[in-house]
Amino acid sequence: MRTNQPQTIYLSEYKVPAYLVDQVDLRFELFEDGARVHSTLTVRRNPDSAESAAPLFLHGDSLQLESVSLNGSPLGTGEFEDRGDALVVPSVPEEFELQVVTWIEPQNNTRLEGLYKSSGMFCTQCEAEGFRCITFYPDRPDVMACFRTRIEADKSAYPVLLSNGNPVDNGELENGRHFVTWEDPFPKPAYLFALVAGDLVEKKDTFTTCSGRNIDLRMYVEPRNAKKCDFAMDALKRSMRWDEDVYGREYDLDIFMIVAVDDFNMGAMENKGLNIFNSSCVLASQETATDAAFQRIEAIVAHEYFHNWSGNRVTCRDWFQLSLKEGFTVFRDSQFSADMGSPTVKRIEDATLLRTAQFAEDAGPMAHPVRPASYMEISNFYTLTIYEKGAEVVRMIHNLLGDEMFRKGSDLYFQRHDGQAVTTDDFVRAMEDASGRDLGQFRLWYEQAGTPVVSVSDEYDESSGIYRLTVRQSIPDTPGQTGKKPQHIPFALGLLGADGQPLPLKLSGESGEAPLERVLELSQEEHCFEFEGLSERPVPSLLRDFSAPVRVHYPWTREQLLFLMSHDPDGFNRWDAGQRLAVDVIQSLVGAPESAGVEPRLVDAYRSLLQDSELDQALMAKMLQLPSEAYLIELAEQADVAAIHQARENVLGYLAEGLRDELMACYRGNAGQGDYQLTPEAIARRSLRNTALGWLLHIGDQEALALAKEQFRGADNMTDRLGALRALVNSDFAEDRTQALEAFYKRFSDDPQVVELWFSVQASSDRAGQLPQIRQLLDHPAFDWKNPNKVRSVVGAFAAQNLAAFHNPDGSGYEFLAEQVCRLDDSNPQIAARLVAPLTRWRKFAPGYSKQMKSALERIRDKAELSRDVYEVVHKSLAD
Ligand code: 7MF
Ligand code: ZN
Repeated sequence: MRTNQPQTIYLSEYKVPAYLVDQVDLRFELFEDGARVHSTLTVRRNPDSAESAAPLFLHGDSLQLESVSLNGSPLGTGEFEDRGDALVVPSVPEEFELQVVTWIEPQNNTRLEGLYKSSGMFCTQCEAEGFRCITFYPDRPDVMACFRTRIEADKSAYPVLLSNGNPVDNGELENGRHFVTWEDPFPKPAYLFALVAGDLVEKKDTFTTCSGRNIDLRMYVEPRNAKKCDFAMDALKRSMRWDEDVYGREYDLDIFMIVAVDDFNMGAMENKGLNIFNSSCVLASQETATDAAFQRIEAIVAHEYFHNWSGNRVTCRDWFQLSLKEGFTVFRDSQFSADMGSPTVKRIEDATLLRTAQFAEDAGPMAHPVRPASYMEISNFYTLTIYEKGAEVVRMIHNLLGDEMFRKGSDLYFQRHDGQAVTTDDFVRAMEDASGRDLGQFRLWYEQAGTPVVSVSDEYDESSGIYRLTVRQSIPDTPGQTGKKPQHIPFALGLLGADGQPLPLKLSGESGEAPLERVLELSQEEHCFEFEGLSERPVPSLLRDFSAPVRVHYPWTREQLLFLMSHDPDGFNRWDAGQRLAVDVIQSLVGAPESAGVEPRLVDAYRSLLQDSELDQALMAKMLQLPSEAYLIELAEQADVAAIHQARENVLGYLAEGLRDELMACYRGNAGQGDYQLTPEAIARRSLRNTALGWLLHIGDQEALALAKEQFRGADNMTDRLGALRALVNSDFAEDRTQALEAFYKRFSDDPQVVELWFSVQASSDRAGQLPQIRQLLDHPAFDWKNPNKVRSVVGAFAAQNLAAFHNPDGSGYEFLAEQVCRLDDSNPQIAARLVAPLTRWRKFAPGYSKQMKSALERIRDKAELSRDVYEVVHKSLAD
C-alpha cells in the first residue's frame, strides 16, 4: 500500500533493458509458514543499450532479502542497495551470475499476485508484474530467459509439483519431502512463469499434432472437481486442431497442462505449458453449468491456448503493447467461437459487449487508446479497450486484407518475430509487408482514443435515379487528446428495395457488374457517395456485420427499422434494426406520463418474429432480448436511471401482455427433446424458452408460475434450472421466489461455482437484491471476502447489473460500493480497482445521481493508504 502519489509511466520514455538474462535457475522451498526462493540469474550487458555503466536494477515487491552474491561471492553492505521495491547493484561486470535468496509468505498473500495459496494449494499469477513478488528480477516483458525450476515440498500435502516446460528430474528428500525439476526450453518473460503445488487429481488425454507429434494433455483439479473436466479437455483439443487448420500453428512442448484454482483475480492465464484457470472458467457439468458457462469455457480455453503463439512465442516489448497479444488473441478466439457455433450470434454478442461497455469506457474518464501512451498501474489497463476494441482493430485489418492475405501476414509476423518481444507497429508492418497494403492512416486506430461517430444522411433523386449518401466521421475528445484526425474506417453497406430485394451498388462512373454489398473505405472527415441506376428510393443497411467499432447515426424511421428487421439479408443488421427500434420506443417513454402508449407496431414485429418458422432459432433468441438498461444508459445524455428502468419495464410488460399466447406457445414448442445437448440448436431452444418464461412471469401469469416451478424442480441441466430460478426471482411471487432460492441453495451448497450463480441471481435482481438483502448476502456463511468470485457475484453484480437498486436516488447504493471498495483495497487492490468502475461514469448521469456518485468517489479518495490501483482510477475519475 502506498500513500505517496504514484508515478506515471510513459511509452515515450521506453528504453531497452541495460542487462539481459539468458538463464534463470529457481529453487523453491515451500513450507507452511513461508517459502524460500533461491534464484540464480545468468546476466550479460545488453549490446543494444546505450548505457554502458548502468547499475543492475531488479524489481521487487514485498520480499525479504536473505542474501545476494555475484559470481559466487556474497555482496556486502555498500555493494548493493535493497530499496524495498528494487534491488540495485551499482557495479557489475559485462557478464556474471547473480544469486539471490528471498523469503516470502504465500499463506498471507491476499492480493493474489505472485505466489499465494488457494484452498490449500500453492499457485502463482505473474502477469503483469507479479513475478517481482516472488524474487528480485528485471520484471519487464522484453527480458526473455530460459527458466529451470526446482520445487521442494512436503510430499503428502503437495504430491503434485508443476512448473513451465517439461519435467526433467524428481526425487525424494528428507523429512517426507520431495522435489520435481522443470525445464522450459523457450525463452520467456517472467510474467509467463507459473508454479503449482497441491494435492490434485490428474486427468489425462493426448493430442496428435499435424506433424504427428504426441502431446500429453493434463488437467489438475481438486478431487471434488474430477467430474467437471471433460468439457474443457475437449475444448482444448478443438482449439489445438483449429489453430493448426486456420493459422498453421502447431503446439511446441511435449506436455500441456491446465490447473483450476478457486481464488483467482482474473479469468485465466496463459503461462507457458501450464495454463492456470479460475475454477469458474474451466470446470463444468450439465448439472452445474449453464449454456453460457459452457460457451465461456470453450472461448477461454481457446484464448489461453492461442496465446501460446500470440503472446508467448511472440510477446510484448512493453505493457503499452498489451493489445498486441490480447487484441489479436481475442480476435482469434472469436473467430474460433464463430466457427464452433453461429457466426451471426457471436458477432451480436461481441458487438453488444463493445457498444454497451467499451463505448462507455471510451467515453469516460479512463478512456485510452488501444495502445496507451501512459499509465500508473498496468493492472488497470486490462480493459475492454485493450481486449475488445483491440480485437476489432485486428478484425478490420482481416477484413481489409481478406482471409488469404491476412494469413500471409500472420505467417510473416510469427516467422519474423518468433522468440522476440515486439510492438503493435511490428504487427501492422507484417500485415502491410505481406499484403502490399498501406495501413499508414489505419495506425490511428492504435493511437487515438474515443469511439468514432459516423453520421450518414441521404437523398434520392427520382429523375436521375441517383441515391446520394453523405458520410461524416468525427472522433470525440478524450482525456488528454483533442482535435483528432479522421481514421480509416471500413464501412460495409447494402441497399434494399421496397420488395426486400438487395439492389445493385453501382457508384457513379463505374462500369461492369455492380455488387449487392460493398465496403466503403472512409478516410476523410466527409465523403459523398453516389449510387446510380436506382428506380426507387432504397432503404440503407449500414455498417453490416458491425464492420467497424463506431457509432452510426442515421435518421431511421420506425417504418425503415421494421422493414430491415424482417428483410435485411445481413443477420447482424436484422438484429440491430430490432434493437434500434426497441431503443427508440423505450427512449420515447422515458419520463413520459404513465398513460403514454407503447408503439403497437413493436408488438406486431415481435409477434412476427415469434411466428417466423424460417428464422434461425439462435438469431430469434437474440432478437427477443430487449436492449439492456446498461445500453440505454450508455445511449442517454444525462441518464435518469429510474425513468429508464421504468420505461423499459413498461415496454416489457406491454409486450408480454400483448404476446401472452405466442409466448406460451413458444415455451411449449421449445420443450427439451430428449437428452441434454450442447448444439447451437438446443442452446437456442433453451434460450427462447427461458426468455418466454421470464416475460410471462414478469406479468404475473399464473399458468407460467406453475410451469416455472415445474421446470425448476424437474430440470436435468443448470440452464433450465437457473432459467426458472431467475424468472421466479425476478417476479412478484415473493413466496415462491424465497422457496426456490432456499431449495436451490440446499441442493448446491457444496459447489462454489453454483453458489456464485446463486449469489449473482439475487444480487442482480431488483426484487431480491435491494440493499438490505445485499448486506445479508455479505453475511452469508458461503460469502468470502478473500475469494474474488464471491465478491464479484455479490458486490460486482449488484453495481453492474442491478442498476435500479444501485442507483437508488438516496445514494445508498453508491455509499455501499465505496465502503466495500475501501474494505477490499487493503487486501486485494486489483479487485478493489475493478469494483470502482461503475462510479467512474458519474458525469453521464442526471444531476441527482451524479452528485452523489461523485461524493462516493471522494470518500474513497480520502481513505488513508490508498493502493496505486484504486488511486489511479479514482483520481482520474475526479480530475476536472
Ligand atoms: C478471454 O488475457 C478473453 C479475455 C490476462 C488476464 C486472460 O489471457 C488473459 C490474461 C484479464 C481479462 C480478461 C482475460 C484475461 C485476463 C480474458 C480471458 C479469456 N493474459 Br485481466
Ligand atoms: Zn489474453
